[in-house]
Amino acid sequence: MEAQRSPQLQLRHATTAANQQRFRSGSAAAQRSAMSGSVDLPVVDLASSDLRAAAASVRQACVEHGFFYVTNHGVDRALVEAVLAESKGFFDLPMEEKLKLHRTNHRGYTPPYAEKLDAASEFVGDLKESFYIGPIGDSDLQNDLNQWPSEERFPSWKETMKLYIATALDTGERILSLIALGLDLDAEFFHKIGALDCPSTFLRLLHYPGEVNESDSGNYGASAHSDYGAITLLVTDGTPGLQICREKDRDPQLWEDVHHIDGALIVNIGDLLERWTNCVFRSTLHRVVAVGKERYSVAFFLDPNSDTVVECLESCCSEADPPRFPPIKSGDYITGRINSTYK
Ligand SMILES: O=C(O)CCC(=O)C(=O)O
Repeated sequence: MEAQRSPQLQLRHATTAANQQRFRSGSAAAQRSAMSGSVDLPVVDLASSDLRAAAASVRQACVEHGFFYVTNHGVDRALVEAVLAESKGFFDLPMEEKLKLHRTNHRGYTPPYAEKLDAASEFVGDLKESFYIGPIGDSDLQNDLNQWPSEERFPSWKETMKLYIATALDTGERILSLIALGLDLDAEFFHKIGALDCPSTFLRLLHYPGEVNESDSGNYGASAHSDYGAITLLVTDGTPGLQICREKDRDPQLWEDVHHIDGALIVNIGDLLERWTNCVFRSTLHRVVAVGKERYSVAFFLDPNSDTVVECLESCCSEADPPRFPPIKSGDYITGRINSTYK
């Protein structure tokens, strides 16, 4: 597949220039993150008839990068465009309207600065605004904790999001099967241990501002973080800004731009898979830098059922390399991480 590079090379250069400016401006954190480049992530074809080969590619991607692209993933381009358009429609509302759906139970609207993904960031919070949709309950049974924009104003919003969530879940489950095969486990491993029995799925719609105030010079759209759960499926509107840091302890850190590939989804590994695999797979640090242009993206977090106990897989430890983390319930880990991210 021909990798269509994002056209905004100039923006990438602006990003690099912004990094250099931060380096010159001198804070220790800025200096640690001053270097940047770009990365060619592996591309995995989900329609490949050679499952073993696809699983081996996924394994290698998870070991080396913690990030990869998938193609032929079954999520229609028209559906992605509809989600991005509905998302833009919501974020275009006046702030007072958006705040009527302010986040409760980790569902609903989060304004700019309310979330700080990197606790060490010197700014009050990240620049992005977002909207969370949790597992879809049944509104008739009143067990749907989600908040939805008014159907009068957004007649197809809810159905579009529900369809996207169902489709992304299906794709995510196929990726988890390849991950299981790549770990020499049964392809149905995650199903069999109950992790995908009412999984904890969260869809996060994201909007990053274009112009930012002088006081936000050097602030991030989304500051450095790893994802908390199993895997994340990401689509963007093609605007650059996403960067990964493969070696978080390197000084200075090397941040690499992740290119947009038209039609591909970006997949990354979260902390729980890193724990399951005893750090054989990487939950890679990533962030979104401000590029002077508005940006929309959609992250689908596919995390295990919250009662799933995540403990080192036998194939990932030995006497010489004992488990690095104690067993933990998925829900406890994720709740702890979420609570430390919000003011
Ligand atoms: O918007 C992006 O490209 C990345 C979003 C992200 O890292 C997140 O929501 O955790």
